[in-house]
Amino acid sequence: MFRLSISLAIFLWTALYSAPPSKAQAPGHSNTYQIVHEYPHDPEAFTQGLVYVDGHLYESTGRNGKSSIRMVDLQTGGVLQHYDLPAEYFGEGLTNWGSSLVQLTWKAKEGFVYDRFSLALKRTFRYEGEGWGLTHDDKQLILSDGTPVLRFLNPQSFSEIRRISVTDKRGRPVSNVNELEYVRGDIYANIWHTDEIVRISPRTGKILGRIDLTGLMSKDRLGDPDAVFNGIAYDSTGDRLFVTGKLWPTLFEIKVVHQVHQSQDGRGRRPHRWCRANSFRNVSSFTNASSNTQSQRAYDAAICRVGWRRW
Ligand SMILES: [Ca+2]
Repeated sequence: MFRLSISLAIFLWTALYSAPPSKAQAPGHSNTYQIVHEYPHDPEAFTQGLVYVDGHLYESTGRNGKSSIRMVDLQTGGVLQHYDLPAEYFGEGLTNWGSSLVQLTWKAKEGFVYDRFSLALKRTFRYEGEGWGLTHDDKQLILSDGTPVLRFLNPQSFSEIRRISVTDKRGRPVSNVNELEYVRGDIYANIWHTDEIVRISPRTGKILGRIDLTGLMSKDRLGDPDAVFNGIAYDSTGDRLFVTGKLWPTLFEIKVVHQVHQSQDGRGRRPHRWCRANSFRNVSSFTNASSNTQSQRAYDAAICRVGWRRW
């Protein structure tokens, strides 16, 4: 009976580590990207908000005296229409709501609502705190302000309905949450001055995953230290994800992929742990493995190895 219990435990342990990796990823798992397409982007645009809706790309730009809202031709990067903000305003987050566009400003605590087709200013509204990023789900606007807090706002009255705090996998609050985009039920956000998108649960605020965009834009091409990644737009009809940055000359369509390691032959591989089915004789000295870390490691070394599985 005792041997049977041991064999069952070994079988289950071996099966666990021999199983193919699940597609479900642990919280905080980092993905990377592939470039699908590159488009020209106005290198004078200090991108603060990016939206793609009904075949049109809309952009909010910042800096006092250079802030604007603009409709942009995706293929050429040319500005089709624009509305320039008075110099006292520093444009920030942007999202669409129905036939309107909603734009935040950084510190003025004042936002603007435009007609989405003519860019005519329809109304203004007030809100507390700073304005950084803006997106929406099917019922509410979602606002970031540089703190870990994301506020959900009524899209008509702009009053706060609820709020969440963005936290990492250890439960620590994450600040500098900037440009936002609601993508297939999650909130995508870039963290200011990083090349990273975090995928946030709109229900809990927990970071569910990360997309590492390192290398997307060469820093050598950008002379301004503030020319950082900032701009996420999602084409829900075509399932396309667009990203760019402040003063970047290029806007990218990217595809999110699992982290892939390149082997010497150039083929993509990912880490994998194999464990061979074992005999009782080989593991008999490690029967206390579950209660002894050292024995666990020894057992591990005896029957498992870490290698690469072709992607
Ligand atoms: Ca966006």
